[in-house]
Amino acid sequence: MPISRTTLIRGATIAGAVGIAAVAFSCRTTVKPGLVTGDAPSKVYVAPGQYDEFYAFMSGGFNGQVSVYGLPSGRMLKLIPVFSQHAENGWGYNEETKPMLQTTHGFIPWDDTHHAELSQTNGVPDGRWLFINGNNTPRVARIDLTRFETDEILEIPNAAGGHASPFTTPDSKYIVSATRFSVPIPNKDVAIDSYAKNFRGTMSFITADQPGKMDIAFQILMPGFNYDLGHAGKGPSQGWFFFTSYNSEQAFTKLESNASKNDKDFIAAVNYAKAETCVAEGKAKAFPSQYMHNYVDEKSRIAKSETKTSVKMLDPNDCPGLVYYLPTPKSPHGVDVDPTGEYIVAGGKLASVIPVHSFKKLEKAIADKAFETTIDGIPVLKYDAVLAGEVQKPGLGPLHTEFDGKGYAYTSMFISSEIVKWKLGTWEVVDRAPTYYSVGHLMIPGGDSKSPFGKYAVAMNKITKDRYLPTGAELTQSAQLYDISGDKMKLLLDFPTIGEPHYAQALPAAMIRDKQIKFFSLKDNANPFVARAESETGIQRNGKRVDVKVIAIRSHFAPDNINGVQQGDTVFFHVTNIEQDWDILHGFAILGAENAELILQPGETRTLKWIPKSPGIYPFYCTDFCSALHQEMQGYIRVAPRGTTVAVSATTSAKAQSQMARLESIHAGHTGERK
Ligand code: K7E
Ligand code: CUA
Repeated sequence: MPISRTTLIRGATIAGAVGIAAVAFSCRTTVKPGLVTGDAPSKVYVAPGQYDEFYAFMSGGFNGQVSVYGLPSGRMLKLIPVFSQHAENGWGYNEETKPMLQTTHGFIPWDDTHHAELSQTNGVPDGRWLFINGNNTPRVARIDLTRFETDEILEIPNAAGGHASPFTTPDSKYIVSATRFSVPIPNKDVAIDSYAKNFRGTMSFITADQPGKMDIAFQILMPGFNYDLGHAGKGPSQGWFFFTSYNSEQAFTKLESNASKNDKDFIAAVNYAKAETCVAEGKAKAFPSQYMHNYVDEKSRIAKSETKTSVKMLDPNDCPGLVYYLPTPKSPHGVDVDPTGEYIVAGGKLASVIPVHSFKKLEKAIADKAFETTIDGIPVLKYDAVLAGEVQKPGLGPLHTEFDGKGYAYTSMFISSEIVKWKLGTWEVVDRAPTYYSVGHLMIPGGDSKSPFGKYAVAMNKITKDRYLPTGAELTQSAQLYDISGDKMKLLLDFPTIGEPHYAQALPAAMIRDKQIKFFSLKDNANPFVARAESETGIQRNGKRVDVKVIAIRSHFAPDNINGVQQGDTVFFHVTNIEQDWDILHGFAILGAENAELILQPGETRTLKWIPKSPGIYPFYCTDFCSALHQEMQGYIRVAPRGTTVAVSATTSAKAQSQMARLESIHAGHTGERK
């Protein structure tokens, strides 16, 4: 490789093992582990103006969001708000999106996301949607990948801790959610120590292939264990879903010891094709349940909430053959199905091996009735009858496994801080690479699908002590990128992440890059308070409610002088960004507004609710630097004392009109963007 100035500088910064760094830091006698050397920089360097090869979608963990990164550069491109309010674009603050965060518990402005899951067709990511779960108040969400926006959120009733979620079937017919915490179902006041008698789990199958129409297809009532993760079968095992469970001890206190006693817990193998038959035969019971479905109306782009009142509940006792338990050591966490659909890999957090079950043997064990016992009508298959093999001495704390499509599996080892590569079928460990430190999930693009895209593995690490400049008592979380194209994994890059990513998924950028919308069509904007031109703006009083319709365009608001508002009115500013040009946004902020601000994508209407508390003159202005005259993009609203009679009126000042003329000439001269 020819040595350019850039590679030299990057090399010096990153590669402590090279001479330059050794001289500069000659007091350091030992080489710090985990420093990259060689040609790693050139493998992740995406030159200015060039695009990354993959989009990676990472859960934000406790921030309740999704963040989007380019790979291999590790550059963060966007944060998509899902279950938490987001000050960057007003999600959950403006009137149009507030309903998305409604639940039967009320308005919830913060949740915890865990698993990003791309929609699939024929078992491979298809680039239509990304699903993600809200873990605390169980919900699932759909993100549209032409707009990078959350379009739909469904609350999951009869559940607590929606952790085993939202894994998809190979055709995205269903996504799932299972209870991490068992609770009384229906929930009611009982003694906590009546756990064994009263607490249950549920598994929810959610219809997912129709945007705006997510719903609970059916729930399955399960023994009161903790259901942790899931993955769908594929190929020969399509029609089945596999969920891990721990706490088969049914502990309700000090789980760290009390739920770690049994040598084996279970993977629940659910025949959802069978469930469909049982539901069709009327074997599911109508189970009164309140839950909310929130979705964005496509035309008005206003979110709506509807409350649903019933689910279909299946009891395994009423549907023989619906669920089987596969004994699995020891408090298993991840469950992952290899690309062929034959192998079901469990990550037993406390296990000394990685157990792999065989789908063929599972079918045979069922046919042979190789049952150990039965729990609440669920047959427990014999471990030896379903086991394909065990990966011996893999390391400590196996959590999650992804696949490269070339016959290898990659398992994250939380305790021994490494990725372990092993061969499917022979179960031999062929490579290991350290992570810095305490890897949780790992991700290979397409790595849980029928045809992984491969090339890279990304480790999502919990601890980063000594990897980054320190930032007070809390340090950044981080991801690490590995080249997996050769026999040996090679660490290429560390990059900081937002929140605490659990799972992530990635797809080739080419699949969705050219499908991105550039603006929302004003013509199709069906918000009832849209103003498509200055002539449609205005102000209207109705009792104490005042609606102001405003347009924003480079570089003014119209109207920009607003009169007739009184102290204590409830004012709704409906601001329409009438730009029809890619990435030309405007903001709207008003002094003293308790409900934050607005950010407006081109063509969209957003509404800010404002209750002025005292008389005076209040300026409002644009918060997104939209043009050379952005600083001129402002206005005033006059607030009179309650009961005074200043007539409502709204004007666009002559100044604004002259700004407009100036803007047009600037644009004509500089960018040629305007027609
Ligand atoms: Cu392992 Cu929520 Cu998938 Cu975290 S979970 S790591
Ligand atoms: Cu519009 Cu700044």
